[in-house]
Amino acid sequence: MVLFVCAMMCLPKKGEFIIETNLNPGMHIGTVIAVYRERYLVEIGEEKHFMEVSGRYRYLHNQKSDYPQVGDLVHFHMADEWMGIIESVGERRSILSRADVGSVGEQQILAVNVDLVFLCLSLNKDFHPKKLRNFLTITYGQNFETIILLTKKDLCDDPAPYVAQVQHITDVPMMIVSAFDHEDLQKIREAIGMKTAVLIGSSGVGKSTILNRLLGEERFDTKTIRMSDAQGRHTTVNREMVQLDGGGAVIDTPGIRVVSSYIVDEGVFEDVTSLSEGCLFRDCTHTVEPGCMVIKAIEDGTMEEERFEQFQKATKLNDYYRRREQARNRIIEHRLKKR
Ligand SMILES: Nc1nc2c(ncn2[C@@H]2O[C@H](COP(=O)(O)OP(=O)(O)O)[C@@H](O)[C@H]2O)c(=O)[nH]1
Ligand SMILES: [Mg+2]
Ligand SMILES: [Zn+2]
Repeated sequence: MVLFVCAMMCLPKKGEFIIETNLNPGMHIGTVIAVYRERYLVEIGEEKHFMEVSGRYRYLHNQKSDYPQVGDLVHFHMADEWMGIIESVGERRSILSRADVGSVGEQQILAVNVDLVFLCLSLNKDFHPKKLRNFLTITYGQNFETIILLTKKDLCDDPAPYVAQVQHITDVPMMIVSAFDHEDLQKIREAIGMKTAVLIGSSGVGKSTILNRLLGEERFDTKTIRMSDAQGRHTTVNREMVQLDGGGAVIDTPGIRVVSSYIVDEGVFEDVTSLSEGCLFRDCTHTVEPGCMVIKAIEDGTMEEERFEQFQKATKLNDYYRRREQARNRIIEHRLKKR
């Protein structure tokens, strides 16, 4: 496994994990295909096992995002016939995440090691340019491809205005589909090929329907896997990876209501930053300064005020999230030094 490069001597940075090559006999590698509250379903070839992380793992990882996620390669040993213990997580080649809506300042990972993200918007009232822009802040500049999937075309008399709106915002490729059209499904299958893909979008846009149709079975929504966690609570799995016959894999996600990005790649705000290069003052805050090209663009209507607000908010949050990560990394560095 090339992915498991020895990083034992290094301190973990963002997206890196403590990885050991001198594995004990009895250590194995598997892929996390579903995440429950504190348990992970791990696939190893044809077998599947439930697993938990080791005590040592817990001690050395203090961020939710450091814990195993759907798509992760994990090192584990079997505690008994049934339960595996995860000791480490392989380096992630890509991460799809957003700001955690439950805990302030944290990153919530939706999936890792994905090659392709289908950003689903339906061709009806769900469609909104602002929503598309928000979704693009979580996909822009990441190590995966993105395809905008305009869904439910059978419910839309004329997709052209929607297509124009998308093209006005981005040059990310787009597909216009109906879950009930065989040719469209075939096109989606071809786009996936051997890749690992993930479907994201608001609830009700048709993600699970598309996946069920690709699988040829009513697997999602109709059949939710349930299990009890350590406290005996029932939890419903919310993300699961399934293999397609063609060799690819697809991850379904629950509807995303609040799309707020974690650390945003600033490149997504090229429209704003390129304007600000023309400002009179280099440290222009684009609020009160004379000769500000951003203010000018808002005034003459070439840029929407909402777009500038999105930029300001994301920039502020980027600083905040980066500081939080540094603080958390310092704690782990300290723990590693103590060992
Ligand atoms: N007309 C039409 N309805 C669809 C299409 N795709 C999904 N639906 C319906 O939209 C509803 C929500 O679909 P679902 O897959 O659960 O959405 P999800 O929340 O994104 O997973 C269901 O009633 C589906 O039957 C489509 O392409 N055309
Ligand atoms: Mg669904
Ligand atoms: Zn300015």
